[in-house]
Amino acid sequence: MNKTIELENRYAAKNYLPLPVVLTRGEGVYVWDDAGNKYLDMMSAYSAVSHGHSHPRLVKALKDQADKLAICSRAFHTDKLGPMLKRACELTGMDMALPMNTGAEGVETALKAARKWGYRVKGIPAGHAEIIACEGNFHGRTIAIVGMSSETQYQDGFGPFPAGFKVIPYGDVAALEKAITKNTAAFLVEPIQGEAGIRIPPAGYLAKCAELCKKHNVLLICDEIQTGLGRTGKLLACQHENVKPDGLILGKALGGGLLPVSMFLARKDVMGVFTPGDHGSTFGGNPLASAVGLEALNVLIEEKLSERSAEMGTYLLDKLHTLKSPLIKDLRGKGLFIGIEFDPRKVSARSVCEQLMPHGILSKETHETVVRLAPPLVITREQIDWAVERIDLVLREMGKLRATG
Ligand code: IF1
Repeated sequence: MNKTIELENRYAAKNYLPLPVVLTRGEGVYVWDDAGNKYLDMMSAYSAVSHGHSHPRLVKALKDQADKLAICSRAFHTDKLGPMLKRACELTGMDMALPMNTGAEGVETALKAARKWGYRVKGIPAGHAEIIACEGNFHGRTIAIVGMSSETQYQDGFGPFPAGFKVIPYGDVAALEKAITKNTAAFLVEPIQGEAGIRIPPAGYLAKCAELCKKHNVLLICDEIQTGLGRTGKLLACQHENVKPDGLILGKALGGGLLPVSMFLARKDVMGVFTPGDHGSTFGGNPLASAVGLEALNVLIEEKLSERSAEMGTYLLDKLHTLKSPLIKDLRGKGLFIGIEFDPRKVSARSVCEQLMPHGILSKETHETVVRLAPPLVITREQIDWAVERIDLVLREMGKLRATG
């Protein structure tokens, strides 16, 4: 057994089951293991590495700022936070933002803002605010967030959970209309569900939800931590339906693949519920994260990564459709946010990932049946061709093995 893996096995909690590979270096769409083997990264750390590993401009922004001022708390202003929040608001059309670190913290900030807005602005009786989420949601791993999860494993052993949350079927507008009451503060939704297996709702779903929320004075809050920042072929996935949410959460790629940066963005009257001391975070909005976050947004726009994602995603999906493997049950995606759903009677997604690895492709299954293909948005046609050739080879080998039993 690899000494490094042994060390992790000895000291790390078993909350993940990594593939048996030890990564040591990353550059662009590639990563290398401790034996010098090179891999094409087809999952980009769950879309946190949309810019590619160690993007030169982002590493420079990190190093320059680290040499100046990295962490100083928000007890003081800095020269980096304002410009980053301004850029984020301009690009998303939101009025204001509250900077945090991880996605879950961004979501928790949104939940608190929605509840307080419900009480202070909408006039919901104290302690009765309701927030609606969808089955199959993934919004993070905190107690409040897993409390609204429909995935029993994410809840098992972690109860009891806070009250005030309702879960409705994803993609079902009528279910949302039925679930809204006079005490509903917000509807929290992923424009495309990631962990649920790249689930794309019916066309028009998000736009109809937005209309319903407006009609009932309910905040529409889009979790774009994974779908945002170019991943689905537009800056924000909600732009595919020309929806401008009342609240928006960004994370993952906002950190440029270098460090955790997240934020909750919203209308002025929503963000206005926060007064000094209501909410905070030691690291939220630190100048190091702000410098990298601003440069991540600049690179995203200047390198047209959203447009690349649309073009390369269509190219990749079209090539995958030519594979015709009997193991594939469904193929779906938007931009470079693609899932191959396999027939569980024939093969597990995990085993496909295990077979792809020695062929130089790293990816991750989600649940038992879907292999996620979400490479850095800087991927080229040639690299996609290289990847699809190997996926084809692996599926043929696995199909033959299965056929001969
Ligand atoms: C794990 C995947 C899961 C997210 C959305 C908030 C968060 C995430 C839409 C929380 C985080 C990560 C977490 C990681 C696996 C991965 C993931 F879909 F991206 F693959 F689980 F769904 N909203 N997603 O996707 O952000 O606090 O992690 O920064 O927990 O195993 P975080």
